[in-house]
Amino acid sequence: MKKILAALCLVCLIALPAFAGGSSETTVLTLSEVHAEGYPTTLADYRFAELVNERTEGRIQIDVYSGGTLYGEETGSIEALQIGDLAFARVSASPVASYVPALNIIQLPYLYRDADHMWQVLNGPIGQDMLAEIQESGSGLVGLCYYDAGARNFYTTKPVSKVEDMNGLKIRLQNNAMMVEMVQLLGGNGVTGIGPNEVYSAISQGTIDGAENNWPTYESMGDYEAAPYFTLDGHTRVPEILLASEAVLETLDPADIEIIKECAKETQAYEIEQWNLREETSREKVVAAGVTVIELPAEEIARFQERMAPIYEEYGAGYEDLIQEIINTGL
Ligand code: BDP
Repeated sequence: MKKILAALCLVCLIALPAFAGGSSETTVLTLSEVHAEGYPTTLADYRFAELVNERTEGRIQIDVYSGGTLYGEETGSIEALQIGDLAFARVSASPVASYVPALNIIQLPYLYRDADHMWQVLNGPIGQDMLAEIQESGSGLVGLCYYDAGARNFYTTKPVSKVEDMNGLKIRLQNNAMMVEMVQLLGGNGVTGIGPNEVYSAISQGTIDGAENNWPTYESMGDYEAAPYFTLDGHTRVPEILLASEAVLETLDPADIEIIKECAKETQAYEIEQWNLREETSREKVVAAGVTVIELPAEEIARFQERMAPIYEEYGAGYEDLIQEIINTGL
């Protein structure tokens, strides 16, 4: 595959100057995004593409494909990155953990106190080591930066106001075994293999009783119309990750790889800014549309959290000190 790619790039480099008047050489790379135009991560993807194009003086052009048009399921884009069929994908850390298991540690249920706590961890040594681990693990993926995705909450066709209400509910989850176990421990059944753009119809058709996500996805995918009960349990904070394909990066000039890495990091602050705005407007929009927001008292959230002990034991095995360090961060 690398050989084919290198060969293709060579053709590009030789052919383009001839067609473009011989003044410059442009390598065109693709970025896959499941979210729609205007969503905070999509805006950040475009900002990234713009910065890279500017700083490489047009040597690299990144074309963003939003709305899951290239890969509706993030697992598909991750596998395409691994074999060098795709250059970039903005994905959630949740499915990436199926390929780089250590990533589960930074998205354990009920781990962070708030967004500030999470950002201190992600932008500190723990988070940055995890980002490096993506490539070091030999996954064929390169972690470029983290973006915000807020807290995930359950939304269902019937109200969930205590942990027992989760009994028997079929909940759509991202492709991540730890999240499936999380829902099982709460009494429900985790369903995977449904892309985020298909959740609305799966709920409408009764294949599932609900899903879990942040305010902006709940709003933007229209899921609130099918599952109008939103329970604020905040079970996870799963960051987004901008990933690159190691195989594709290897075909580029080392100086351009550095530019790509630097531009990605610079877009983080912009995405967080857009995120904070969108979280608020999405919440307002669904509330105005009649969604029932169920706030859980701290004692009830503690009952959800208590059920997670087996996950901390199983997925946290060997990482006990790291988890403690995460919990202590910012205290
Ligand atoms: C959203 C993430 C997106 C995931 C989606 C999901 O931004 O990357 O694909 O959740 O649940 O919050 O699949």
